[in-house]
Amino acid sequence: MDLVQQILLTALAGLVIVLVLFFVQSGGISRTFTSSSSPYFKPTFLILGANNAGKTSLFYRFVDDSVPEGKKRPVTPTVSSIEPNITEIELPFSNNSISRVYQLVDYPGHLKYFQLFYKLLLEDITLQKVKGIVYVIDSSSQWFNNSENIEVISKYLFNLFSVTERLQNGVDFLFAVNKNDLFDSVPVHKVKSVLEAEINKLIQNELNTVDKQSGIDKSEDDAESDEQYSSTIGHESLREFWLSVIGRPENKFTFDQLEGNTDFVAGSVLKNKVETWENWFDEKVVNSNL
Ligand SMILES: Nc1nc2c(ncn2[C@@H]2O[C@H](COP(=O)(O)OP(=O)(O)O)[C@@H](O)[C@H]2O)c(=O)[nH]1
Ligand SMILES: [Mg+2]
Repeated sequence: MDLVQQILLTALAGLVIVLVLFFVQSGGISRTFTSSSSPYFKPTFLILGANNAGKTSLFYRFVDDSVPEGKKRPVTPTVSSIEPNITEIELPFSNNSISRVYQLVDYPGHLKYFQLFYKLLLEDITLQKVKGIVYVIDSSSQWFNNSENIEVISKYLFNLFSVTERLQNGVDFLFAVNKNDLFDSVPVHKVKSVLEAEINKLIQNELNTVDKQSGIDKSEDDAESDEQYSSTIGHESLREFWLSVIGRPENKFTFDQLEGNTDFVAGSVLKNKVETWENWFDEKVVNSNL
């Protein structure tokens, strides 16, 4: 090996070492290889909510309304509410000539899948790519006036916000208050205030609890799912996060305190009253150049 080759080799080795150090220090290895190589790393809208709220029905409504005839791709409908549905839709709904492709994800609401959901959200899609979340709520009195149901969805949101608000401007939420075709459906303003009060309870619980692992009372059954939450978001950081949202411990939580916008809009997938919800998508896509 002559001198020139030796110098070149040494320089190359140096460069490799510098690059490796850079990746390790910036956490670049995990980020580079998980997010950008994932097939789900695309601009995305998520449809979330409890079981039976109407997520999958809404997913297919959106698919039908967004894809022009002739370009429709078959989406395999899930029978149970266990598997997520993932497809691509063209937005805005109102004008097909300027359309762009977005990923649409319908994710089952059960707490059991929260950990898997976090992986999909944070490592595959990544928060930066989330352009909005549609949170579907069953507004029938039968469902909504059951305090257990409210506890479950409030807990879900309580944890989800602590993740979405990691982005500087948060993530925008559309609360799709569904099934308003039913004669006994709960009005939007009540849905909003009941959720605010329940989330506030969880926050107060979290702030007042020092030693317990989670501020949420647990039965044997949901201890496991709470554990799944806390392995993703530490108890300490959850408390700090919520304190930073409400400002002072004595303040009450309102959705306005979040960085992301939250819109509560009534509608019905069954009666095809989804126009205002579709306008919400269009506004995001057209105005903010997402
Ligand atoms: N009355 C009424 N029922 C609805 C509406 N949207 C969905 N449903 C019904 O609610 C049930 C659950 O819907 P689905 O889309 O599977 O909910 P998911 O579990 O959230 O995916 C189905 O029986 C739907 O027909 C609605 O706007 N009004
Ligand atoms: Mg479903």
